[in-house]
Amino acid sequence: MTTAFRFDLHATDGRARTGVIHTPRGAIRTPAFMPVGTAATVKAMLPESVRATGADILLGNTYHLMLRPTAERIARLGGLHRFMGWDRPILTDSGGFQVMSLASLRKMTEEGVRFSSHIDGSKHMLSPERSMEIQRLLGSDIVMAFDECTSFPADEATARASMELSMRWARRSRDAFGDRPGHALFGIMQGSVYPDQRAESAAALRAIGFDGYAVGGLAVGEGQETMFSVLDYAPDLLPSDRPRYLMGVGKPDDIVGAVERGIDMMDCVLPSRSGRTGQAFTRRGVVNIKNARHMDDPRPLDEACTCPACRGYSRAYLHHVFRAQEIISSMLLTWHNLHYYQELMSGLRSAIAGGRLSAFVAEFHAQRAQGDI
Ligand code: PRF
Ligand code: ZN
Repeated sequence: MTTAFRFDLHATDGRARTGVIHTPRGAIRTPAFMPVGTAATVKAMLPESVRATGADILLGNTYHLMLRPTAERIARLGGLHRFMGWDRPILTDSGGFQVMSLASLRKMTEEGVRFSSHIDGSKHMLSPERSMEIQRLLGSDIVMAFDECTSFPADEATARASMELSMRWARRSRDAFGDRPGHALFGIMQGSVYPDQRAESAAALRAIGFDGYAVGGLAVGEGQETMFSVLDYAPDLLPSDRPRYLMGVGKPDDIVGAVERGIDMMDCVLPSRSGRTGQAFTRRGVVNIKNARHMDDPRPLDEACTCPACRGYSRAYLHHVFRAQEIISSMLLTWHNLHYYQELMSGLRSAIAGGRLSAFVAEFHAQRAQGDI
């Protein structure tokens, strides 16, 4: 039998890679950016619009969906894909990271974590076994192991205890996941900023064996320079024939730096969340549409952009609907931002395939240095 989940590496340029992850629900071109659809929606976007921006895969969240509308209800309604109207691949995060940032009254033990819902205070439990069950009920294509995202900063002993717990949970995640052809399970490396701990975590995950490997515990307040210093060695500790996923990253320049260092997949709320707060990402950097300087500007946000916001509307209009708190403001800016991110990924993929990543990255930085028009 052929495995329905496969990663084909097509080309490399330095440490950067481009390829395709094949799944029964479709191909994921890498490096890939995954828009975040936390509550079974990429906020302000129809699924077909998300697809039109060029996304091959979305991210969903165990934590939010288990609380509302519950994984069991989604399963009864035919799974997350049918529920939200997205028939392509979905990756789900395992819940622990969101528990730590959102839930109250958390109690962590070897077994897992007990917590109270941030929505209604109701009590819940997540463990490796329960997280695997929820992600199976959702019908997730790429399931994440249950881990603890070590907070930053963490001293060596704290980071080690946390990483070792995550590795025991990785083993339990693997056992509970079992064998599910066409569905993938990714392990998550921890180890904070300590090279020996990152290496031990990578070795532990490789010994268990996963379909893909994530670098966790970064983008937690350490800053870009420190994050890159970990990415200078961490991806190479993971098997080169499996996808490498950097969780929760990032700004456009974080993404470019991560891809240069061998990362294949990323996710971040930034393009969608910023779209709702009036921040637009463009080739020339961030534009704050609420700024009064746009009030009389008939030009588009970015004349080189082919998204609906840039083809059909002026900065003056985008400024007006943002100020007036019209719903279309979130729709247009989210679409533009997701389009910008996917164009960036597409540019990175062709540059890697063509062996001209350095020139692409130099041009990326040069355009941003010019500033907004
Ligand atoms: N673990 C999990 N989800 C995550 C992270 C992690 O370390 C991060 C770190 N930035 C974001 N999302 N499970
Ligand atoms: Zn645009």
